[in-house]
Amino acid sequence: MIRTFHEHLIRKTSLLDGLWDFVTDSDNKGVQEQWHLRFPAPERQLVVPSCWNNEMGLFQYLGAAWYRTYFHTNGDSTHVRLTCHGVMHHGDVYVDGQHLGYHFGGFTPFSYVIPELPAGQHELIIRVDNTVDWQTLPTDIADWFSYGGIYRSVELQELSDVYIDRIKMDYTLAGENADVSVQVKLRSLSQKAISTPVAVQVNGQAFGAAEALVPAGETVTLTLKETLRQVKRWQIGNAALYTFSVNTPNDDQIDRIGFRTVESRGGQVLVNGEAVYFQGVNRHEEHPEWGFAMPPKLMLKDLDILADLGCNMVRGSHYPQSKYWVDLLDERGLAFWEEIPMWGYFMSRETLASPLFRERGLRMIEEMIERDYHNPSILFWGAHNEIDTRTEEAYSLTEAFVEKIRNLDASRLVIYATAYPEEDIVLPFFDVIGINKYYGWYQGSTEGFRTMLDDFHKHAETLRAGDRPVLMSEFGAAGIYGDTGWEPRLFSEDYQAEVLETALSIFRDDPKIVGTLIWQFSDIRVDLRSDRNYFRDRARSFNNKGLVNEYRKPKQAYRAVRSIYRSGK
Ligand code: ADA
Repeated sequence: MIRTFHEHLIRKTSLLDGLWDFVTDSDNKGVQEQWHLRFPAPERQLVVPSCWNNEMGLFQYLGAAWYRTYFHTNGDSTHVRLTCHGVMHHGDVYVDGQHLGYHFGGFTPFSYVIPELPAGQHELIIRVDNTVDWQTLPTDIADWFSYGGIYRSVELQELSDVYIDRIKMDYTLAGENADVSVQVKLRSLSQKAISTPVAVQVNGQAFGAAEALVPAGETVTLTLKETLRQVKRWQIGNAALYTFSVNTPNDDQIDRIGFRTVESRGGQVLVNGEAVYFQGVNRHEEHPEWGFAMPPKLMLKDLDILADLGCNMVRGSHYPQSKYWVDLLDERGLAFWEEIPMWGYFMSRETLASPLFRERGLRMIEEMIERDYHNPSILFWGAHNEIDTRTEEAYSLTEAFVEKIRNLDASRLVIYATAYPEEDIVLPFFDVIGINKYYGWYQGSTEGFRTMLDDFHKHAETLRAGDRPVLMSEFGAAGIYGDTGWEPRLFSEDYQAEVLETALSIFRDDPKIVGTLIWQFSDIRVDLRSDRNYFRDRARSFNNKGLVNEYRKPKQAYRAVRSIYRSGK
């Protein structure tokens, strides 16, 4: 399942989910021929979508692997689009022995169009490689496990001679009215020019229509504009959604939006003109049995837990989470912070300065915003997390990232998370500043928060960024599930609860802080290797700072935060 609704009623689509042949390639022979030599005895079969590091014997496997399946097309020749919704991290796609392309980036989808595929059975092979290094996003040092695999669905679509390549909806709100523009990009796979009617509907009512002449092999973009009257606003906690469908006689594309505004003004974040105090958590989309391939059932459970906790916001730490999840957030009326997987605490200046790294980051921003442009729950685009924002390299990278985000979407706020609030030189680029600090855990007692915040506010003033609202984007402590005692002590549930209670009360007294995001929702698996010196304090190979453990069982900290979040004080 890709979305919570159907994106096509006319276009034929199917998911190639199921059992695929699978073979690891630890020598990284890396050519397709070698895969064929190893057939017909593949090592095993794996379910797509899933992560191989949840399977027997592959718990720690980092490297290359080959996947194979077959699909069928009918009719003399069929135009086909193949979309991989999540391949971690490097993907090479082959159909009938032809290399269609290579994609880097584990958290965003990519597609290939194959025109005029003859009828019959086709072989689809995907080489997947979850190797990370100093120039990948994430790099080889990040505080979560880089599960490998085809962990989101692979989708097959049959395209008509002229098909809808993309739709883009924009609006401006004036009182109860919305001036809406719908851009429709049509692409031709035909040898001749084709004229086609295009009709747009909103919630089943006619919105606009036009005729498009698409020259052979070309792309044409139409824009239809209309004022919608008395629109209901999408509100936090009260979601109103509108379904747009674009139709030609042979094709369609359906998507949803919600009408709302979000701005950073007077030190506040205003949603539909009203200041919001955000109460939330950082959530990794991860589970010990599923890795990143979280099934919808578990997403619903996570949402129910978040509702019980009293949250109105989630940060998708630290990468674009599944589209299904973002759709659910739209429906439940939760605010979302979405970001690219740029986790920088141990990142070198060489990495920050690497042109390949920068290019990969920019492409991920593009793919993330293209995928989720219409989801109203997303109020914040996150540029990066804890890179060394005291350096010139970080300054230059930030400038490029923020410019890219604003060019692609001027309707949302741009945010990031800093680990160096008192010395940071990039503050002025952003609409909202996220601060990650761990007093009570890595950095002495929780009293340290007060001094840090005083120093930060002064520093922000000197950089003329004192008017920016601040979100406490990470803070917390590890608490091993089940470890309780008479006195709070490091790693106990009691200690974790105490740190969070004290931190929340300090943050609630600071008028410049507009919300708190606890690190973190659930315990997560981390990349703990005996030959490296990173994350040695992660007992059980888990980051244990979850309010619930990895199976979503509540710790004391959960109940402490719940009582504060629910009191609204
Ligand atoms: C950082 C980082 C998180 C996590 C956390 C921790 O703030 O952004 O991903 O690693 O620290 O637990 O130390």
